[in-house]
Amino acid sequence: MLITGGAGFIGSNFVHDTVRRYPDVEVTVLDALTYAGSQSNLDPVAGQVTFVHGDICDAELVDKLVAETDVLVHFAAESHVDNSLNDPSPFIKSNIIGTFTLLEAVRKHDKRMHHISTDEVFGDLPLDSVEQFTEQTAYDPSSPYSASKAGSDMLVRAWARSYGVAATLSNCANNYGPYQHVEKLIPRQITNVLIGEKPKLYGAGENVREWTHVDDHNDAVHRIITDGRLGETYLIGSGDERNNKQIIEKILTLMGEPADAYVHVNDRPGHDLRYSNDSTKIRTELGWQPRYADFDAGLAATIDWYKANTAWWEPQKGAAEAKYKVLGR
Ligand code: NAD
Ligand code: TDX
Repeated sequence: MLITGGAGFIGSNFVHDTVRRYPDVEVTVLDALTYAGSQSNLDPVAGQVTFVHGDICDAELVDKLVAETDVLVHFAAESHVDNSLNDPSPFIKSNIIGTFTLLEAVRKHDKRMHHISTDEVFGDLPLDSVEQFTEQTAYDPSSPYSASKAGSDMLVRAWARSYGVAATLSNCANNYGPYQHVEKLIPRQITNVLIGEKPKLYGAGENVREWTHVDDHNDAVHRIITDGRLGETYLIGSGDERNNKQIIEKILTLMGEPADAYVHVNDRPGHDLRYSNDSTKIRTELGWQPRYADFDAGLAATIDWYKANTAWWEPQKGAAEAKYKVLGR
């Protein structure tokens, strides 16, 4: 199995899970080690996986690695909306050209591929509705990040249909859990509290996300690889929707601080209001259901992980906050 982006947040958790589940599978990780990736994320499986430091846009390297593999699981991407608003260029390269490069190798060598994507490709939903995204929802991305992920999904769908590439896709809702970069909402606020800074809420904080534990996302990915129908798309989401204000208040309460000990900061331009996935298809077809049904327990465990792993997040914190400072966020 070749896992791209395996040194990032979701990818490294996937590598850990894969090695635990399938000790006989030979795992190779291809990762460019951008600011978001760290080889130390693979320390728990040291000696059990092969690590290749390289770029998914490097056609020669990709061709060689894909030729040697049976299944490609593609997590590598630029993943942060705020960064994409500052500088879209790496998003176009890694997310679109990178996926194209992988698809061409998969087509040439006739391999199986699973492409990881996001609910953000569908745009957003009104706050005061019960509407949900489904596998049939038309794409309508808002940010350079989601547009680049939409582009990558379109390439995978086209390669599956026109070239018969053996690919599946999944679009998951917001993830949380260990090893998530401190630029993202939940780890940013946990680590803010740990360093004595107030959590930062964008705008009024009414925007809603559907929070899914990273292990539940990865369990869904394993099920799709094993039993998913080729050419199909599967939406993944826990069903647990909360607005950002509620998330920050919950973090503060769980960390023993007053629930209102946060500040409002500048809103994100084009800020998507609400995401919500109808995950009936993966639940009924593949028997998936989230094991982290209790969000508060999953969040408390995540807080404990950041408390216990200061040496992991401290080196990221200064640079991440410096980027936000310029934006008044
Ligand atoms: P991340 O930013 O934590 O990790 C991305 C990894 O990809 C890093 O290790 C980075 O070094 C690597 N990478 C980036 N560009 C590369 C390139 N050109 N070549 C090789 N490696 C490269 O991201 P994440 O949050 O773990 O997201 C992983 C995937 O899941 C992405 O495709 C993202 O769109 C998708 N996704 C994320 C979420 C979420 O909530 N984080 C939700 C749904 C889908
Ligand atoms: O400090 C903050 N304060 C705040 O209010 C940050 C960093 C974020 N927010 C808000 C913006 C969003 O409404 O919290 C929400 C979540 O923000 P992010 O963690 O940046 O996630 P989001 O933009 O929703 O995208 C995430 O989920 C979908 C991932 O980063 C994507 O990779 C994934 O595709």
